[in-house]
Amino acid sequence: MSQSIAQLSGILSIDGHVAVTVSPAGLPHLLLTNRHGLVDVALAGAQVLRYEPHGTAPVLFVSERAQEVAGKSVRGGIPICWPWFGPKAGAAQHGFARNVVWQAVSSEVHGETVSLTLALPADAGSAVGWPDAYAVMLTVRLSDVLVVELSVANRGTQAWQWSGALHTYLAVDDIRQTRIVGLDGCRYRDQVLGGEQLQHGDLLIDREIDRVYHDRAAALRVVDGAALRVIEVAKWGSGSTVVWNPWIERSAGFADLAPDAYQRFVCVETANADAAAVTLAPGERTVLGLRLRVTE
Ligand code: TA6
Repeated sequence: MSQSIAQLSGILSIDGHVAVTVSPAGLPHLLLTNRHGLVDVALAGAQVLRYEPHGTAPVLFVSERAQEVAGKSVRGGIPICWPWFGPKAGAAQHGFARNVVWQAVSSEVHGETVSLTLALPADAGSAVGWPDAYAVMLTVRLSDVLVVELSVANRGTQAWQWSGALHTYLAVDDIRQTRIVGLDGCRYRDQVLGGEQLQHGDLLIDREIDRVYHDRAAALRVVDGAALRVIEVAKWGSGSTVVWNPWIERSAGFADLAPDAYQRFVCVETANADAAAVTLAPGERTVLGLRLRVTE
């Protein structure tokens, strides 16, 4: 059962740091603020939609054609793909977690760090035929960086497997002047050309890119040459990184993306996809974590 605005406020509001707001579409959001910046999280999908450190342009891209409607994730921010990544016969692409309203659990302030924890409703899976019992939480932590952690526990009596991603849309000023540093020498599955390939040098985005890198490196850097800034994407509990940009022709297939929007984002997704899918024994718990930090 969804929580009212008054209930959400009662659980989460902290004066000067966590506010429950209502978006223009009439849906509840949580706004985290501290002296370093702000984070805006939609309760629908537990989707982080804005991360704005003071003095810098927004770190996350959100499409100007995005529509915020119940049951569908917004094109931008950090949609949560879980408990599967990619297409699945007879089911929604990227799982159900991004399409349902999450529940407020707690918020707290420790020194400069403001955090918020939301839970995926326990019955969201059974509603779409997912058989396994889980406890899934998302914690968002704002300090001088942004940390997002997806905690997944097996509450059933048998082992099961999940795949997924924090499908992060990073904003860049000009995709043609953007490179991703840290994947040199990494193998990847190319979802555009097919087959397995090896990355040579930095990744330049100069065509449609849709790749699952079998990458366990702790951190990558997205160098935005036009904005003269670097976004560091650090991760843990993750065995793959997905990089996606639809480029010109594929963009036309997305009603919620303007034709030129591909120039202003690249998805660098902290993932457990393909062979990195996670098997959880009964009672076992894993954490998929992401840290975004802007450096000039
Ligand atoms: O993560 C890359 C990808 O799976 C692409 O293949 C592309 O379809 C994209 O995500 C967007 O997926 P969505 O279901 O959000 O439209």
